[in-house]
Parts: sequence; C-alpha cells; structure tokens
Amino acid sequence: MPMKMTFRWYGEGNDRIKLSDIKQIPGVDGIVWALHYKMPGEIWEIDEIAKVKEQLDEYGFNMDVVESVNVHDDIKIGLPTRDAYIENYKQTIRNLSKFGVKVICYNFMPIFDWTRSDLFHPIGDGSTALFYQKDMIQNDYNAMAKYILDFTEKYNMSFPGWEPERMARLDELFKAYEGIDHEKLWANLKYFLEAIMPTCRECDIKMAIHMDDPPWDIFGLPRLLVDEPSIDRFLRMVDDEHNCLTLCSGSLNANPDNNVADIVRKHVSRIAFAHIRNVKHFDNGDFSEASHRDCDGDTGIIDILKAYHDGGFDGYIRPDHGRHLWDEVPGKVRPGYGLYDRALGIMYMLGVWDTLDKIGG
Ligand code: CS2
Ligand code: MN
Repeated sequence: MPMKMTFRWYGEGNDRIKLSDIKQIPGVDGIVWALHYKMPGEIWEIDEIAKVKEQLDEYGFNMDVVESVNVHDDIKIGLPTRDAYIENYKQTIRNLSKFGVKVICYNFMPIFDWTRSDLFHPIGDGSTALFYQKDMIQNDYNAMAKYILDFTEKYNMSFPGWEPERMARLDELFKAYEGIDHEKLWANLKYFLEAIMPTCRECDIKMAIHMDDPPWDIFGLPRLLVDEPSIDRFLRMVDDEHNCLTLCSGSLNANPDNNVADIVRKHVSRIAFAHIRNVKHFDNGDFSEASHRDCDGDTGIIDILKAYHDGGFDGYIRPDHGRHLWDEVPGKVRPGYGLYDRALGIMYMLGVWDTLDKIGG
C-alpha cells in the first residue's frame, strides 16, 4: 500500500485532539503540522521545528508534510518588498529540509483562505458541518469576516489564513489588491515559484499548492486554481517535478462541474498531497460538507480513490474537513477538524484502498 496516510494536527496547546488519540486511528503514519503562531513572511527557526519533531517522535509519527507555510500578501500583490519575503521563505524551506520535510502545502488565495457562511450547519442527523450559502458571500466581505472572527474570538481559537492582525486591516488589504487581476496574480505566482524552485530542488522539497476554496472569485478577488484548465496552466507554467499540487477534492468539487477523478487521472504524478473531502450540492448553488462516504455527497469519493489507486499514487493523503459529531459542539472542536468524523473518513478511505489492493480495481 504505497500511499501515505496522514492526519492534520494544529499543535500542542492549539488543538484539543491529542497525539495519543491520533495514534489509535489505524494507518496513520504522519502528522500534517505547522507553526500556526507564525505570521506569513516570518522564518521558521530550527529550534521551533525541533520542538514539534520531539513531540511527534514520541509517538513515532513522521513530519513529512507541512500545511501551511503561508505566503505574504506582498508576494501575491507583487510589491518590491516581495524579494525579502521570498528570501525568508527559502530559509524556511532550508530549515524544514533539515528535519526531513518532503512537502509544503500552501495556497495563493488573496486575503482569505476557505470561506463559509455557517461553521456548524445541522445536516439532519444531529451532526453539523461547514456550509456555504451563496447569497451570503457576495458583496459584504466585512460581514463575512465578522462572522468568522467573532467565532474565533468567542472560542479563543485562530484559524490559519485568518490571522486577526491581517483581518484588522481588511479595508487596507482590499485597497492593496486593487488592480490585481487574474493575469497579474498568475504572474506573481510564477515569479514566486521560479524564485524558490532552485531551493526546493536542493532540499528535495515539493511545493504543493492547495486549490482555491471555493473555486471561484469572491468579493471581486481573483482566484486561480479553480478547475482543470487552470491546473493544467499552473503545472505547465512552472514545469518542475518540485512544483506540485495539493489536490483538494472538496475545494474543487464545490463547483459541481469539476470532475476530480479526471484531474487525478491526468496529473497523478504531480499530486504530492491529496485532500479527501465530500461535498453535497443544492440547486441554488449552496453546498454543505458531508461524511467521506461516497453516497453522502456528490464528489465521487470512490472514483477519486480508484483514480489514485490506478495511478499508483505514492504521495501523502489525508481526510480533509469532517462533520462535528457527538460532543463536538462549538468551543470544543475546530470547525471541520474534529476527531471522530476524520477518523471515520480514514477507515472509509482505507476500506476502499485495501479492497482495491486485494481484489484489484
Ligand atoms: C484546508 C485549507 O481547512 C482547509 O480547507 O484544506 O485551509 C488549507 O490548509 C490551506 O488553504 C492551505 O494553505
Ligand atoms: Mn483541503
């Protein structure tokens, strides 16, 4: 079984889930980790990385995948100050490589990471899930950000990509991105990647861009990694084996026209990291996240896993967002990142994978 199962963990003191809990989930070899207190653009220092390594070593987990080393806005906007931030990024890559890190997941979304209108939407069986109500995410970015930030404040947690320091300057940030259209953002992404590729080669670290979530422009901000043609363009633009994808099935399939299994079949050799998430669509364009079970959503989880299996995928994989179950109520769980549904998701994924291994696919 060549693919490598992982589980995302937010770190000591920042995640209620304990490494000893994760250890009991079958098949998990690696922890997907990050230094979540770091601001985009800061260097991750050796002693800070060493601390995490010690914690993971105690349970025999590898630290091969980092999610995320966030990219500074000045790099995305293409300001003259970007070169200094790129130098810092390279130093972080070098420092991570000393600990055997193989993959860095990152994204190139302007201002916001994933965006939802409801973090605890009842889905009908007593559990809740992340929900996107299309008409609530149209014009008023301040209202959307307020909903998310009020939540993080109330429950004293911070979300990656939603750093309060950045969010406090939202209007200023929107101003800074004025004039950054799709083509300019593509050019800035190319500049960034071409600058860091030599370091990635030296360190044998793959950069694995996460898909934009949701995969369309929001609040007038351009989004790039949204469908098969844009993924083709991305891989052609910097055609290097260290320039890879974090193929997030749920992010892409928020647009029902995206066939994720097709994309896996086409680009499996450039997928360094697979996120498996299931999404259920509604006719009005809203969507809800769902359990990993194929028939609970519309994403085609079995087709996707089969495409990976057929392609001999030997990269890293993890369950992405799960539902919140049982005692996982607001305040007790990071939205999308509870223990139970992701553990169930892993068992489902391993069930499909082991069956394909055993009886052929
Ligand atoms: C993640 C992303 O929770 C999620 O949806 O898959 O937030 C992901 O961590 C970032 O976009 C990667 O930079
Ligand atoms: Mn994802």
